[in-house]
Amino acid sequence: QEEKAELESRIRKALKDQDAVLVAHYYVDPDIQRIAEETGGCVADSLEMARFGNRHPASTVVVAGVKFMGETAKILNPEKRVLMPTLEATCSLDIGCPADEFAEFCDQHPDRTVVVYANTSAAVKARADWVVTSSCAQAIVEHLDARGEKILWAPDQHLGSYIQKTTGTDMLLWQGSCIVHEEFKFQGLEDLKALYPDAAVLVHPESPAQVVEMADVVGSTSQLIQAVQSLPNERFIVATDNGIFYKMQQLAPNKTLIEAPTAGNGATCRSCAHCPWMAMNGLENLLHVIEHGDQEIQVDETLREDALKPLRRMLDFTA
Ligand code: CIZ
Ligand code: SF4
Repeated sequence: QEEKAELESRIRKALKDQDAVLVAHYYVDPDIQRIAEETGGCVADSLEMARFGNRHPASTVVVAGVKFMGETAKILNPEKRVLMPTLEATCSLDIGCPADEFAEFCDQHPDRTVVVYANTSAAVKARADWVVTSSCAQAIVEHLDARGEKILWAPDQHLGSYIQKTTGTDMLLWQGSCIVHEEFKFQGLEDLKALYPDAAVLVHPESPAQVVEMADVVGSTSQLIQAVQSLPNERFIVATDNGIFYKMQQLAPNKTLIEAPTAGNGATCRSCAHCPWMAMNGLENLLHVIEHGDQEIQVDETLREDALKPLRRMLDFTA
């Protein structure tokens, strides 16, 4: 405990010394989320993380999350130094959508508007017309549909088919998935709901369709956090990374939060509902990178300019 307090005070000092601001995702270690809040940084989803890093005057942005979030910060802020606790923290959606294969896929469908989820590499974004996150995907697809555009969507198939269903848009889907959300199980959720019939079921749309269909609220991380605050229910069953419980409980201390089951028997499994790459962000590597400045995000300048256009479109659309 003392060791943790020592690490935390060194992190706070190092942030000041380096003119750095800490931006953390809802899925990372609660200790890191708390330090980000207490030092004037932010805790947010990937859309808000991008906005915040862009707005903040600090010359160094430290991104606690996964690599695409660091890359997004660098694409938007080439003049700033962008550090991450570890550059090894990636995402199954990013891994499952290699830029060369994706470019081929796009070349085969030149008549479609290319919309990619933020959870992709800079090279994949550079090939896209639009970048979206789960909090603005639906509105952007509706906007494109109203203009009569057909869409090529990548990489998350579950979010893609959810939006396809709700908007009725013509969408061709890349078959990627999130290894955390695809573990949520319909049968287990049904059993848990029978145990707690009064609970509201909150589901992130990266989950399988059957699980999404059981939801009272389907939404991005920030939308699910809002639901816990605004719905009258006392109990919530939550199907997204359990790192989010820190923020939910902070904003709604009197509500009871239950993890959605990741196994068919209704048992929960902490390690299943937590992203292994988000979990690579710890106090020690966070301190190390602020003090030493290694693990710096670099994005090739041509790639950066190409990736900036679809990202800017998203930020302008949601402004
Ligand atoms: O699952 C993720 O990586 C999410 C939800 C990212 C985001 O948009 O905040
Ligand atoms: Fe990627 Fe899923 Fe981890 Fe989010 S939770 S970073 S989508 S693997």
